[in-house]
Amino acid sequence: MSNGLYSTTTKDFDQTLDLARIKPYGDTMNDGKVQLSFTLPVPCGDEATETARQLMRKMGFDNPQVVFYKALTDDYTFFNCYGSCVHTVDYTQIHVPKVESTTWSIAETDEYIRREIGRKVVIIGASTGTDAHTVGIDAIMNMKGYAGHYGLERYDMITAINMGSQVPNEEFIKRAIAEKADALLISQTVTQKDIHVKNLVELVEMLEAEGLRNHVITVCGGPRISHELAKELGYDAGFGMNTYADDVASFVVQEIKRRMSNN
Ligand code: B12
Repeated sequence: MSNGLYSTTTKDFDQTLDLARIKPYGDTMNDGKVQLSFTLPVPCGDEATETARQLMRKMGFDNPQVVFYKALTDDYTFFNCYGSCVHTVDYTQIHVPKVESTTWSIAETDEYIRREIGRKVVIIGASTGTDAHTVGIDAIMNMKGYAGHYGLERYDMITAINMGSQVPNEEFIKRAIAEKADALLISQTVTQKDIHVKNLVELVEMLEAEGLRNHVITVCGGPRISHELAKELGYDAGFGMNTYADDVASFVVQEIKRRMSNN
């Protein structure tokens, strides 16, 4: 907003904001207010709410309050609680490794591919292994996209192939070879017992064994995937929540061009 009130930054407006000692904001700066919900495997009643309050204190919350509770079954109780977090984090010292590319619009990416690569770019995506979640990979691949950002199928200069979910790594690689894929997009949503790590590592090892590792761009993504984890596992990039096709397409074409220039 251009209105003078709204153009004031929080820091100018509230001198008590200390970026080196960040804590949650409820309705006043530094009040630390948090809403937390959880279930305890105990019967509903006064002992249950007192247990919930004591647990909140041990978790680092001052003034713990149970604002809602309800029996789920005879032996389980659900709670909504408020409390003030006593801990702080130094925001000025936070460093998060990120994919290094510039996000372009569809038109810009298409134009870049025409001009710099001179052929269509082939991108294959799947939710691999036993993972049945498709919404994430569909958000990136499908024509209609996600949250107002069209998917890769919308690009004139990208051939986007979405293999769906529960795709075994062997099948994924077979298809990548058949289609002469430039990039593989792997979605992993389930992370229980580190199944995603096992599955992602298996794929990289299979690509190595086929002699393909350096011939395709590997990109993994999902709500619990970070660029840091992806690099650790041998991937070229990793994308987490709030990723759009624009981010992925831009990274892939810029990486293709980078590799072309290095050869
Ligand atoms: C919908 C859903 C389901 C649906 C899936 C339907 C479908 N066709 O996909 C159904 C009901 C089938 C389901 C099943 C299961 N689910 Co489920 N499910 C969900 C739920 C509610 C939403 C997931 C979703 O669609 N998010 C929306 C999309 C758009 O977000 P996203 O996936 O993060 O994707 C974005 C980014 O991460 C990124 N991205 C994602 N993939 C990729 C890939 C690439 C290459 C890139 C670049 C980016 C990228 O871009 C996307 C857009 O920004 C979540 C809880 C939640 N609220 O998140 C649980 C959740 C994911 N499910 C969970 C579980 C445990 C299961 C089951 C194992 C349950 C069971 N015991 O049977 C089964 C899975 C069985 C299996 N074999 O996989 C857990 C996972 C816990 C964990 N840490 O592993 C969650 C978190 C629920 C929970 N709190 O416990 N589930």
